[in-house]
Order: sequence, then structure tokens, then C-alpha cells
Amino acid sequence: AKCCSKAVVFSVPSYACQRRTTLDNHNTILTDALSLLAEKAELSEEDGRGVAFRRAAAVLKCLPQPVTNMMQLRGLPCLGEHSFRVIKDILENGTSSEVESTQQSERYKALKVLTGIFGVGAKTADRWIRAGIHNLRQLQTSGQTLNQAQRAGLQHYDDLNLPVTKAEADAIGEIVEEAVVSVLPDAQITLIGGFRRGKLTGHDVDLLITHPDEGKEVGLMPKVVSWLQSKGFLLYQKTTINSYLESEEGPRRPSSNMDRFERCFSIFKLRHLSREDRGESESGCRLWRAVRVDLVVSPISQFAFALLGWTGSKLFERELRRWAGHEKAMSLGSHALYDNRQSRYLRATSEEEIFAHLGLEYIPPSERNA
Ligand code: DGT
Ligand code: MG
Repeated sequence: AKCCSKAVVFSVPSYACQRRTTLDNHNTILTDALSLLAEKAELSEEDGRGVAFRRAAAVLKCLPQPVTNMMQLRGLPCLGEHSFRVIKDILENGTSSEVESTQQSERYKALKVLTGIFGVGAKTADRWIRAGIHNLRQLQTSGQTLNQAQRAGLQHYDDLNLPVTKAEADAIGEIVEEAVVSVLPDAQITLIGGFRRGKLTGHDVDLLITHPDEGKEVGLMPKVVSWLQSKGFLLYQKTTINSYLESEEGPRRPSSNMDRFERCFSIFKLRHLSREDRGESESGCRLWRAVRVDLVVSPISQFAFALLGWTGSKLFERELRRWAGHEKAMSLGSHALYDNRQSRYLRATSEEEIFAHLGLEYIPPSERNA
């Protein structure tokens, strides 16, 4: 930050993957507003607009102090006309009229409630709203056909919209560890997603599984899932085994055993850690809650890419791929990094090596909260 006569002026590089963004956000009022408008755009399938608001919010998240004056925003990247207008409104009036009217809009409220169901995306929610469905009660009496994921999502709606704590994530981690080690000793599991970035709560628990001997991990997921099922830990699960060629993101190459990418979307039944923790009385309470858990299995040769690709934040990931493509003529995915100029894959056994290949300063997980 440089000083000028009027106010502190900030200097920020334009890609989020060039910046250190901790959870210590000094501009939550502004970033909450921009994130809500990003969400509104995403729910309306205006992805370009959504990314623009996400990028604007991310710039404000990394500032060392609160913005108090529009002059401080001069020279900052990623702030378009629309974001400027929202920020100005908040600085002058304490609130954004566009955010307020969005929050009051029936369509936005309905989209939020319906996409709050696990397995329901913007497209499905929009179709339902056009059929006059605005809330869960109307959905349940509508006669709409729900798939298995959506039925589970509706059944566990309240639990799945309750934040998952770090303690709960650790408890899930221990259960999965027991499952994994009992079907494949020496397999390793790592907590990824928001919890690896130091977040204290999340919407789900993300875990990455690998084994130090390449190939030993093949076919692991179905065995882990069977173990978990036999112990009654799963309320819902869907396992997919993507081949590399089928996956949309990242560089393409011929399929081989190394291209296997096993994934499980699940809902766990987790015993409450302690009733006092949750402020519940001794009587009349359920002893468990439902928790969304994503499991991913990676061969050790791709582990660093999977770790980097699944730690997030989502915007940080998007910006890493944009940096790779636009600045370095490389394609980055959760499996590999391809150098288009050299026409070859670049190997890496750690996240540090991947940042080095990309010509970026290493940013640790706790500073990827863009
Ligand atoms: P949360 O769970 O809301 O507290 O926040 P995060 O950051 O854990 O977000 P989450 O769980 O949606 O995703 C974690 C990371 O995993 C995210 O940065 C991007 C990555 N990810 C999620 N879904 C996919 C996917 O389908 N493919 C790939 N390659 N990555 C994904
Ligand atoms: Mg997560």
C-alpha cells in the first residue's frame, strides 16, 4: 500500500493466484454484497457475470484494510463498472439497493431454497419455478419426479444446510481413514477443500485418497464404499469412475490405467460429537446428523495435481488455469500440467513444483482463500 494525500491506495496483481488471500477479510460488507450478486448471476446461468463479481470480490478480500473511499480503488484490477456502482452505493448509503432488492425477490428466494437441495442445480430449479414451485412444500406436493440424489437431499435438507464444523470434518476423516486402511493398508488420506485452507466451517467434507505404490489405488473406491455401507455410515452414495478422456477439464491424452479417477459423492450419517457442543438438551434429540462428503482417489503420480486442484478456492483454481493458459501456454487440470510449447507433460511431486513450473510464487493453502 502506497500513501497519497487523500487516502491509502492499494496495489494488487491481477490474477488471484498471484496474491495471498487469507481468511482475514477486512471488507466483508463489500465482499458479501459482491458474492451475493455473483451467486444471483450463477443461479441465472449468467456465468460470465458471475465470474466478474467473484473476481471483484476476490480483489477486495486481499486488501490489508477496509476500503472507505472510492479513490482507494483507483488502479485495482478486476473492478468493472457494475462492481464500482455496488461498492459506491454501500460506501455512501451503508447498503446496496441491488443487493436488497435481490434478497427480497421471490425468484431469488426460490432459487436459493431449491438449489439448497443436494442434487438440484440452477437448471432444475428454474424448471420447477416455471412450474410454479417456490418452496419445499410445493415441491413435495407437485408430483415432480426426483432422482435418488434429490430425494436424499430433500430428506436431509436441514442437516445439509447446516455448516459442517472442523471437528465434524476431522471425525469424518477418522472414519474414512479406518475404512481405507482396513481395505488397503498404507493408503493415505488428506483433508482437502476449504478445511485445508483453514476454514472453520464448510458445506461439505472433501477427502483425497492415494497410495504410495502406483496402481495399488485402482478399484479402491468401491471397497471403501462397501466397508462404509456395511458399518451403516452412508445415507447416500454415488460412485463414478471417470476416465481421463471423459473428463471435461484439463489436457487430453490417451487413456491408460493412470487416467482412472475414482470419485464418490456421499451423505454420511455422523454421530453427534457431543450434545453440549451443539447446545442441545439431553432429551428428545437425534443422536446423529447428515453430512455431505466428497471422496476422491488419485494415483500417486497425479497426487500433487489432485491436491492443488481440490484445495480451492474455486476462484483460485479458475485463476490458476487462466494464468497457465493465457500467460504460460500451459493446460492445468487436477491430473496433470501440459506445456503446449514443449508439447509435453511436466511432472511434479509437490504443489511447490507446480507453482514453480507455472512461474508463480508458492502460495500455501491458507492464502488461497480468494
Ligand atoms: P465449502 O465446502 O463450501 O466450504 O468450500 P470448498 O472450498 O471446500 O468448496 P467445494 O467443496 O465445493 O470444492 C472444493 C474444491 O474442489 C474446489 O476448489 C474445486 C474442487 N472441485 C469441486 N468439484 C470439482 C469437480 O467436479 N472437479 C474438479 N476437478 N474439482 C472440483
Ligand atoms: Mg468443501
